[in-house]
Amino acid sequence: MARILNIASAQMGPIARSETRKDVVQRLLALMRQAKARGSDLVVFPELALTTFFPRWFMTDQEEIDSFFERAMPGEDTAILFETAVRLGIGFYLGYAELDLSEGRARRFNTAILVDKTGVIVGKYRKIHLPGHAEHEPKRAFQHLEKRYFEPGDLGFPVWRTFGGIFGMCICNDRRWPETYRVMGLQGVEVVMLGYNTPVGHTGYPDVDGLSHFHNHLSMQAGAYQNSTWVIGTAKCGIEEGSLMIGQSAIIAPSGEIVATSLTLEDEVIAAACDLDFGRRYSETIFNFARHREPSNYGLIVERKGAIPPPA
Ligand code: ING
Repeated sequence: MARILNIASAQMGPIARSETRKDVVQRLLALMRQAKARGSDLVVFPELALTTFFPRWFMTDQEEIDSFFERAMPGEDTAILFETAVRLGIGFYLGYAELDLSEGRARRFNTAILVDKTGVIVGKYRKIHLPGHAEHEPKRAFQHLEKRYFEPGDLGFPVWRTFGGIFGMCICNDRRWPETYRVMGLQGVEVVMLGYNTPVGHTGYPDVDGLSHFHNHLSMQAGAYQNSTWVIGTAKCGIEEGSLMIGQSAIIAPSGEIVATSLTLEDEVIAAACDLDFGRRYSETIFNFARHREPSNYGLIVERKGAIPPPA
């Protein structure tokens, strides 16, 4: 009996800096209801889905910075998301900025949670690969200060048994790094969920930036295929406070094929029936890790951070 799970990707258009959490949660609720109407058991929202992508600005006032963070999850403005999910019978992935005080000091993470149909947070992930820079770079049209506002995640890349399968999470830039998927692949992951905010013009090289869309799908399709897993990638996109961010949310099968992708740069739901056993035709053949991998040859991947070319 195939294990079919109906999964939706709920893409969001721009969130203005002036939009309140209440405004944004109303949009998330409308998307959640649309996903349910499409028969979905689970809906994947974007990265930092509660606010505008604030790392595009250089800020020094900590109170202003912290206005973009959640101190509690669920909190006053997000509890309705959990309540509605339970009432509709749907789970969700939600990305948000987390202000954690549990270890006696303020720690700030770019975080995602997985909530099941009973409204329980079954998993939490904190973004490990933080792109961009930590200091103000005035030459940039937009800053990308994730290294300034967040700490690297301290939870690793865990997976969870839930929704009848094995689920993992990552966030945005993580999707560009093969290690992200492989660590979860080595735990038998069947669905990797991720949200992203991907501004065009990040590198300043027009040829590279012109390939933003290609590199987006390339990264997720490769991760899916090489680890025999479904990948659900959900964008926050459109022209947000003047910054153009790519859409192209996608549901990608373990074959690497794109099963569904968004058409707009606005709030939009795409959905697919995902057979959680589909990856086995890859993980039991081409990518049977136990039979084909040779870890004794891979030492550099863990031992070395930056590339060291051979002596000239
Ligand atoms: N954003 C971008 C991402 O990795 C980026 C940063 C943009 C990297 C374009 C490379 C090219 O999709 C976040 N939030 O990680």
